[in-house]
Amino acid sequence: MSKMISPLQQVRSEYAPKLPPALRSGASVKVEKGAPLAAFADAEKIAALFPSTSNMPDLKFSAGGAGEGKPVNVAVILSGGQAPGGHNVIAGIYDGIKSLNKASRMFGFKGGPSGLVDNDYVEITDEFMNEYRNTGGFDMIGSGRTKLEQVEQFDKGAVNCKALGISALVIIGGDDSNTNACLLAEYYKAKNIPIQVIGCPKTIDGDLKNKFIETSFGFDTASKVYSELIGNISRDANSAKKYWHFIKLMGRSASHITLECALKTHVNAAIISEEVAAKKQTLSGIVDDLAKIVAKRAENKENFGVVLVPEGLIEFIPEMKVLIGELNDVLAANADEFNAIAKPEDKIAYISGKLSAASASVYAQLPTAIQLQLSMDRDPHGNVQVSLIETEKLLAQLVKQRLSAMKKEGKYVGKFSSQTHFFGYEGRCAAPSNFDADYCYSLGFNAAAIIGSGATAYMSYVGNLAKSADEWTAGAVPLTAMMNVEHRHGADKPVIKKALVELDDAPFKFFAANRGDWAVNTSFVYPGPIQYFGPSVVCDAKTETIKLEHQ
Ligand code: FBP
Repeated sequence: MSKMISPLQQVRSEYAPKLPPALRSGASVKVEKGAPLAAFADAEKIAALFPSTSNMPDLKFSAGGAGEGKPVNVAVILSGGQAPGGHNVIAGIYDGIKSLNKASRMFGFKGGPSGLVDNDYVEITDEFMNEYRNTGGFDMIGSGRTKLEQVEQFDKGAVNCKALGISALVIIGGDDSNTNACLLAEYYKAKNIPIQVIGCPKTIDGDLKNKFIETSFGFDTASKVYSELIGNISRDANSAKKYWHFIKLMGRSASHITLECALKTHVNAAIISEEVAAKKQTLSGIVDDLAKIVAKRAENKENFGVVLVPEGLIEFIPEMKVLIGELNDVLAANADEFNAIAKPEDKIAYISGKLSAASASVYAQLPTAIQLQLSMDRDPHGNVQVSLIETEKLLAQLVKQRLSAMKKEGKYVGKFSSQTHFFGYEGRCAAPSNFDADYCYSLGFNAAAIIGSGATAYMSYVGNLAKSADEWTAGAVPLTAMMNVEHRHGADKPVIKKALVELDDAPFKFFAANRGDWAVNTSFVYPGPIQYFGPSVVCDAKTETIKLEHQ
């Protein structure tokens, strides 16, 4: 029996993604080299750590390359969290290398970077590829979070690639995965191992962007999915007029998704972690601000509203940041002993006994559920798994307590009832919006152009994204140019710099100028679901972030 697919998927599979003009006659392109680019920061240290791949020029592509080249065997890896459009990146690479030479072949290493090391792969054929065009998800070859940073892993990868005749590897990932791509590229180049390594900027979090890369793919679709849901909830709130909804949104550290959704929906409050850190706000201060908004709306008899909470908030509240830092050290140093403790209350007591007095006091004030969530396993990159910490529930509970205190003081007259939500996984595998379908396919096709140019240690770049695809540009940026040195797990490490929300940039400034009004005067905007067919103003809308950044 043939596999059943939805009518939308059926029709959507025929969508032909748009390419930048430079790539429309194929992945064989003219290459213009810019000036050598040093790393953003810590340039000398990065140059010393990456002697073979530092200070390379950026590359700009235009149509009209030399034409058909030799066949190439290319492998692709999906790395990290899912983001809408990953399959289109693969489709773009596939079509791109076939445009270089029909005999080119493509392989997918399965389950993320570990597939390269364990030689777990599948060959991608026409039929296999066609099943996944314009679909969401990473299920075509799977993804994983294995870190690639050991020489043994690099060597095993080289052996596995050699056996399949693979001369280029495309790693589709976020900042950590592209950092690993850079380490791999440097190692292969320094050892004269003939494998090009190319990165593609992926993550719904929107934090892999810089002066070279305008946005990571998946951010557009995921924030549209969340905004649809937030709009629906806002309308429900405005209809029933009895609930305050606290909605946590994915995004790990950066608050780009929360900011984008606030700009799209005009909810009553949205916390931006970067502002909390800049203003050194305490948890109690945040709760105060929210309680004041609730009280103000209650004066107008509006005992309802919507609050957006960025997933990573907890790590940006200064006292919590110190606590989490201490917890990381305690858990790393005492992992076996801690894991052997069975009872939750004993785990909490064990941790409390090892914290500084200040952090122990912060820890003691948290509800038990949050205390336990903060002590759960870190991910392979050492990050606290913020998606597992129920900050939305914490805030709803603390606001309720603050309001009852205010009631006693005569400062609050309303009724407070809350609902909590977490939107994250709902948005990561949605069918890519037209923007992401086009952008991802272009990033992949462009990666094939980079492969055709012979370059290694570059990230695929498609730019001028605020405009229509007819005006998009294509090229490549050296991975080392995006690096800086950060202190991680007790050591200085070269990493691609994570882009947080900048409080001086237009998206935050616009939000800050309007939030006071949105807080008190119900002004919800209801974006509705992503549209794939219909008027361009709806179907091809860019994110508010990109629009404001390019104003
Ligand atoms: P990437 O940075 O790998 O793209 O991951 C994004 C993300 O969705 C974060 O927003 C979230 O905190 C995390 O992945 C959740 O990880 P997991 O899928 O392992 O639960």
